[in-house]
Amino acid sequence: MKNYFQPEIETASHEQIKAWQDERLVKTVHHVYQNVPYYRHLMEQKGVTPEDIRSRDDLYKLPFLTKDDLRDAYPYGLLAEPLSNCVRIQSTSGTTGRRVVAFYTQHDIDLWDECCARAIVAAGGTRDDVVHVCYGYGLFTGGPGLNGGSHKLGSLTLPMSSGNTDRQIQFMVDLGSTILCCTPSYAAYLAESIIERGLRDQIKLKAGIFGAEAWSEEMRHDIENKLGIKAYDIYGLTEISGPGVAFECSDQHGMHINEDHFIAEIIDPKTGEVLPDGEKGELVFTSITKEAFPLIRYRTRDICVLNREPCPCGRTHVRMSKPLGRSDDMLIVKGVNVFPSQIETVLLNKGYPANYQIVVSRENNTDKLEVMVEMTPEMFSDALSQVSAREKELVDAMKSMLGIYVQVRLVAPKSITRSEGKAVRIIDKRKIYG
Ligand code: DLL
Repeated sequence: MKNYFQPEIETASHEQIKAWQDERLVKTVHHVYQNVPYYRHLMEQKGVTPEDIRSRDDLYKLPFLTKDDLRDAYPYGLLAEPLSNCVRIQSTSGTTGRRVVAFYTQHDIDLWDECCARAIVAAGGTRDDVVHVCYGYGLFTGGPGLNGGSHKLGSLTLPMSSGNTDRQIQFMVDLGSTILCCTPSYAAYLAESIIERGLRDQIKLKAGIFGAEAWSEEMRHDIENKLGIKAYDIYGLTEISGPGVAFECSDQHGMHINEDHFIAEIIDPKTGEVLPDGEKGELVFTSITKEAFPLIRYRTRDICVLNREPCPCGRTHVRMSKPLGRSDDMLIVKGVNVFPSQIETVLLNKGYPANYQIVVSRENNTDKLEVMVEMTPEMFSDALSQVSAREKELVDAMKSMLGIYVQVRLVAPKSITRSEGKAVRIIDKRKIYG
C-alpha cells in the first residue's frame, strides 16, 4: 500500500529534488548572509560570499554550525527575521548547558506541520484516525509537531501530552485511539501498563510513531508484540524544526529525509570531510525553506548512514539509518567506545525488558561500568542461584559485544524510574565529580 501526503513531492525525480535544493539553498544563503551578522561573520572568516554558492554542489564551501554556536548566539543571535514576523519558539531541554531556542514564522510552522503529516500518512494514518499524542507539549517539539501534523491531515487529535498513565489508557480505550505518538520508552511502559490492567483487548491502536531517542529493532518488536501494532520511527531535532525531519515508511529500512526542506550530508566528525553515501559519519543538515531560523550545515552529532537506493514504497527522498549513536553520547570506558544501543541490544536479545540504567564511575583511576537491569516478574520469582546465573550470562554477553567487563545487577521489576519523555539511560558520575 502506498501512502503519501504529498505524492508530487515525496516521489519527485532526483533531478527535480536537486533543482529544488539548488534554488532554495542559494536563496537561503542570501537570506542568512543579509540578516544574520553572526553567520555573515563565519562566512567572511572562511572567505566565502553568497555569490560563491550557485548550487548544492557548492555546499562544502560553507562553514559548519555547531550547538556551541547556537549557545553563543542565544537567544536572538541567529534569528533571520524581525521578531514581529515570528509566532512561536520551541526549545531543547537544556540538560547539558544553555538552552537552544528555535524560532518559527507561521510559514515555518505550516511546513513543519506538513512534514509531520507526511510521517503520519506514511504510518498508515488517514483523516479517519484518532491520533493520540503523548509526547510532551510546551517547549519540547514532540507534542506540537505531531499535533500540527495530525491537524494538517484532518485526523482527530488527542493532545494528551505526557504523564498520567491511567488517564492516557482511559482515553485510549474510551475514544478508540488508533495511532499512538510518544517516545519508544514511554510506549514500552504504556504497553506494560495496558497488559497489567488486562485492557489489551480494549484498545484499537494500529500504529505507533515513536522517536526522539535511540531505540533498537528488538525494542520495536517488543512494543509491536505487546500492543499488536506496527511501530514506525520518526526523527528530528529542535534546531532543524522538530519531529518530521525524517520518518519511516512501510518498508522500514531507514527514514526518508524531507529533502525538499533539508539537505543532508554525512561528514567525518573528526576532520569535517564530506563522506560518500553509505559511509557512517555525523549527520549534517542545511534547512532550505526556513524563514525565521534557517541553519546551514548544522552538525547534529548523530552518527548515521545515508542510503539513496530506490525504496519499494516509491518515495525518492534519501533515507537515513536510525542514529547509531551520538558523537557525544558515546561513552569511553577504559579507553573503549561504548554505545548505549549495544547494551540495549544484548538485553533485549536475552529477553529482558528495555528498562535499564547505565552507571559509569571512576574508582582509583579506573573506570567502572555498571548496568542495572530490571527483571521480568517471572524472572523475579526465580531462586537466587538462578538470578546469579542470569547475571553471569549477561556479563559474558556484554563482554563479547563490548570487549570489556561490565558489572550487571538485576533489580526488581519497576524499580528503575520510568520517564514520560526521553528515558534517562546513562549516569556518568565521572562528569559530575570531575
Ligand atoms: O527529540 C524531536 C523529536 C520529537 C523527534 C519527537 C522525534 C519525535 P530534540 O529534543 O532537540 O528533538 O532532540 C534531538 O534526539 O539529535 C537525536 O540524537 C535524538 N533523536 C531524535 N529522534 C530520534 C530517533 C527531538 N528517531 C535529538 N532515533 C537528535 C534516535 C533520535 N534518536
